[in-house]
Amino acid sequence: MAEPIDEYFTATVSAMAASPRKRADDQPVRDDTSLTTRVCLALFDVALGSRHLDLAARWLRAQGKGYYTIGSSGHEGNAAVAAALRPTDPALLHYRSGGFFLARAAAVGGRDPLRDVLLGMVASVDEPMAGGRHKVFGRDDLNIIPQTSTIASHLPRAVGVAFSIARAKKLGVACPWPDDALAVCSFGDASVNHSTAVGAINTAMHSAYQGVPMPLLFVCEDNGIGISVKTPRGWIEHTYGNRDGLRYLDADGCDVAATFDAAAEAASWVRTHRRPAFLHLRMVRLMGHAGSDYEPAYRRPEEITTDFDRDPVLRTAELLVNQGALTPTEVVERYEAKRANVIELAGEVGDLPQLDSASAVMKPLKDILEEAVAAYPASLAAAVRSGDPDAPLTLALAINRALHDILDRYPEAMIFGEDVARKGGVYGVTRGLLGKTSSARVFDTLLDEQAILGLALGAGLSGLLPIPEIQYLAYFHNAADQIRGEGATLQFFSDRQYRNPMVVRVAGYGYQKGFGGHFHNDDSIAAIRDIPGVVIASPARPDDAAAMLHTCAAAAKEAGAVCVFLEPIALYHTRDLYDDGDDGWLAAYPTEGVPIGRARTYGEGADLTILTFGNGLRMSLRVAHRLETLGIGVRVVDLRWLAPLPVTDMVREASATARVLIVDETRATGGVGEGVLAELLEHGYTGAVERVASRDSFIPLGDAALDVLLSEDTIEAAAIKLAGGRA
Ligand SMILES: Cc1ncc(C[n+]2csc(CCOP(=O)(O)OP(=O)(O)O)c2C)c(N)n1
Ligand SMILES: [Mg+2]
Repeated sequence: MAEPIDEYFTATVSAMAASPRKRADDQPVRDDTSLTTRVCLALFDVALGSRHLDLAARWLRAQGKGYYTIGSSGHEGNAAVAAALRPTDPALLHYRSGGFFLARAAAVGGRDPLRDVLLGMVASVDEPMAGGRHKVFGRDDLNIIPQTSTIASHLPRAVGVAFSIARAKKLGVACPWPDDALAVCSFGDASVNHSTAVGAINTAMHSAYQGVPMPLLFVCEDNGIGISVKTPRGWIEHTYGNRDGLRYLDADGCDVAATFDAAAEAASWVRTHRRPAFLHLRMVRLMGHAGSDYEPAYRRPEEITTDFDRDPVLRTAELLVNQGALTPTEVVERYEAKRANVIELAGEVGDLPQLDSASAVMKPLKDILEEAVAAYPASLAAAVRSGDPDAPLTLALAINRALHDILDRYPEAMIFGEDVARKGGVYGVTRGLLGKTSSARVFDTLLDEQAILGLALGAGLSGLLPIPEIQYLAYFHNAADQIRGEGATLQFFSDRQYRNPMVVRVAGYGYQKGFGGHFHNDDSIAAIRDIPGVVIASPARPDDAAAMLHTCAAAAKEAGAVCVFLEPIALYHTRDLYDDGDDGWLAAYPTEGVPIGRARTYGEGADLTILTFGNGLRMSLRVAHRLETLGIGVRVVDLRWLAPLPVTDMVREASATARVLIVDETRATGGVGEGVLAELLEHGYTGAVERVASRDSFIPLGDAALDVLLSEDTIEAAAIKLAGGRA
């Protein structure tokens, strides 16, 4: 079915009168603009390409060959934003910024971007960014970082990229963006209300307010609607038009010349002042939200058709005709020539191969983990030692020392989060790090977990090695999408061309005696455990913690891995294991590295194998100690890595006794134990198995916490029952 906007364009242009004037190509295309006719013609060509891609998307869909029909129609003016920037300015784009993508590609040359966008629509393996995994605007040599479908989730990352331009230079770290680059991110008018966007804009302003360089251009592509919900008239201007610390510029985004001028002014201001600006472009949305969207269900017919006259492709054509740069006939010829070009390409790509197996789909994930496993430092003897190598350390001190060493080992490493710098962390884990290095590498952030993780996402992309801290596990959930949707997916959706290495330290788990209630004793990691490709370290002992932190840093650095490092708060300052004063939970700094996916076994008991981690390790060792006096021989296995699980070690140690007790301090439902049980059974373990876990509850305040958290008594009773007549 012909699109009304398609027919309207041809009919309207055909009815125009040719102008007797003829502007020189290098003259402004209109008296009130700095946009030259030459550039305007180039932008018109880009706009035609973008429009015909949208039409081709529907054509492909109608034939059952295309999978993506969200288009850029009505937003083609964003091509002028690209023209006002430099191709070396990192860009994180709205899904309607097709004009921007094509304009930058045209400026840089190389691959045919029209074909590439079509390859994305048909999920072809030949698509150069995602390789058939998604339809994205992204290309490495264009410095366009691919986005996800989650609106606004790229904005915290954009803040991180903008922040990192100057920070990388300050640290002498090679950065993919030039010193005078600015970062640009675009988004819709509904998206700007998302807390992720609001938080990112706030973070940018908060940074700039303190004089931290923040060369970030926010571009709001305001078409007045989000799917079917109208943005209140004037809302964007009302909200962002007058914010101290955020330069506001606006333009009619349907007028390519006005858009170019405003974008050029905004870019020049951001580049010079290294402060954030907000460019508000008023646009229209043509052809609905997506191919599947039936617009008349929520918009009156005249509302839809009124926008036809604001169509930026039509308006650009009109401008070029009025100035004598093209005749109406030439416009229509170009329009039809572009259609023919795009449809021909679309016809070519429709039957190209798609990903055809799970292994093909998952290759980036497999490669990340393989490289991550290979990356650990086998010996830590050469690590720069920041203290007496033989001194017994608590868990907190061991992590602290490892962080010192990692700062020495990796000049690109940065440690940041709430309270990590001056205070040295709520539990003192990062104490003294600031004094050892500069505030450029160890710093306090504002109180916003999305911003902390977004900073890490952008910093990792920019050559830095971010080690953000989330103060409590409960508050990871507050910002989980920055890892689940953004961090963990980047290598997958860019076929590993973009990486955001990081080690996210998260203080968590229960058993803080007499302190905190649920939000300081959260025992659920279900929201992390199922994320493909993410490495989860869960150390319990001081020596393991230090070695595993080194491993995570290496995995992040070498494989670009996203590593989550779970620190059991209750063990931070624990000294004893069996008896008061035995110092059994202290350990010297490790000399050997710990590979990802390798467990550690304590004892050789032949009657029972306990598989556990975190606080469960200490509780299990204590239980095992008591069972020994009853004549029950127990071996206790610390899993250490919760993703990937140490399956080989688990099965071997389980089979050695054929009686397995899984000791899991996380919740029974969705807890780690479920995965351990499944892996054992799927990998050939045939013996007896029992599982004890914490209850499916939130953690109450005070001693009542012990009623729902897994206890030593429960472990002991289950162990004795399972070991049966051995006692
Ligand atoms: C976090 C999130 N919630 C919901 C959606 C579903 N969704 C996709 S686009 C969209 C509307 C966005 O409107 P706007 O920001 O104005 O952009 P436009 O499509 O108008 O250019 C919604 C709700 C999403 N992608 N992400
Ligand atoms: Mg909108």
